[in-house]
Amino acid sequence: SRFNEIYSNEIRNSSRYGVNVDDTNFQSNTFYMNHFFDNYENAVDDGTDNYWDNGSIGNYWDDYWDRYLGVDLNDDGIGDVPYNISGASGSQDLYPIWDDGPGENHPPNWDQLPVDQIVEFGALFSYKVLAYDHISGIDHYWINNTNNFDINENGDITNISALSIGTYRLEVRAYDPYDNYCSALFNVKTQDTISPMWGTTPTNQEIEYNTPFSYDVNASDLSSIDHYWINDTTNFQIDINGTITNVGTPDSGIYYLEIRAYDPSNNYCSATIIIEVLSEDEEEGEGDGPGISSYGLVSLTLYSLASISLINIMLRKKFKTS
Ligand SMILES: [Ca+2]
Ligand SMILES: [Ca+2]
Ligand SMILES: [Ca+2]
Ligand SMILES: [Ca+2]
Repeated sequence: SRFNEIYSNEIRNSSRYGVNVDDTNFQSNTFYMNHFFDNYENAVDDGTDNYWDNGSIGNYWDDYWDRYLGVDLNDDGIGDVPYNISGASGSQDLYPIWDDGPGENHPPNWDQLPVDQIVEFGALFSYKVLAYDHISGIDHYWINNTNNFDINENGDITNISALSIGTYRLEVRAYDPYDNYCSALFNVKTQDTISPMWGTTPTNQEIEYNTPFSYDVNASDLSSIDHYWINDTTNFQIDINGTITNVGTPDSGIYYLEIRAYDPSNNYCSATIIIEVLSEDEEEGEGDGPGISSYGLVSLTLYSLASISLINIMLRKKFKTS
């Protein structure tokens, strides 16, 4: 067959080829304004000098969009890049029929798909997402949560307000100039892993027997102090403000008290102090008790020194007389 014009046909649903030119004697025929849909392969041309457009309009190919990144950026109804016909002849449709609306309709793609992020409570959040659009470039980025986050023209995401502990579900989009976009979902998890710190390290305490006791400890945390804790709740208690008081009348003696301050995420700081409850005797009067008072100790030492001196004198005397 030679010098035929094949036009305005709808060629669809072939399990093999929409058009198969398998004979080199099939020569100098022109295909135009045909519509190719849903064929296994739209066309194969092993013929000779066949044309797949009439010089101003070609055919509609349903795989033009994804196979050739088909676009009609100048909106003239003709695709801006040729459609290649399979087969030995190397034919091309130079004017493929294509209407993709204003500009083009290929969405951008993510360079790397955004992934979940973890940020320490109180720290600044910063994460970069990147998309590309080989046809018309990225126009802008968008984020669903603008109360807490901002995304700039480069895809840098930062927090614009304090993030509370928990998980933020974010959607980001990258738009091209024609409102085509790609979208991705990811989580930003804010967590507190830093323990509270003592304002002043708790110190050892002395209590007089049967006397109300109150000792205030204080810790702070970027998040907050959730509660205080002590190990000995038989004799002592600690309130929400860190004030330790006695429960009942603790016996005289030594108490090892561990004190902890917790933040809401269960991190804590700990300190162990000695609380000495003085005995009733000691409380009644200093120096009068059966124990050796500090005054007594000094007297004893002085007395000892005096005794040694006396012995020295006696020894010298003895040496002289002999
Ligand atoms: Ca065009
Ligand atoms: Ca267009
Ligand atoms: Ca695009
Ligand atoms: Ca903390």
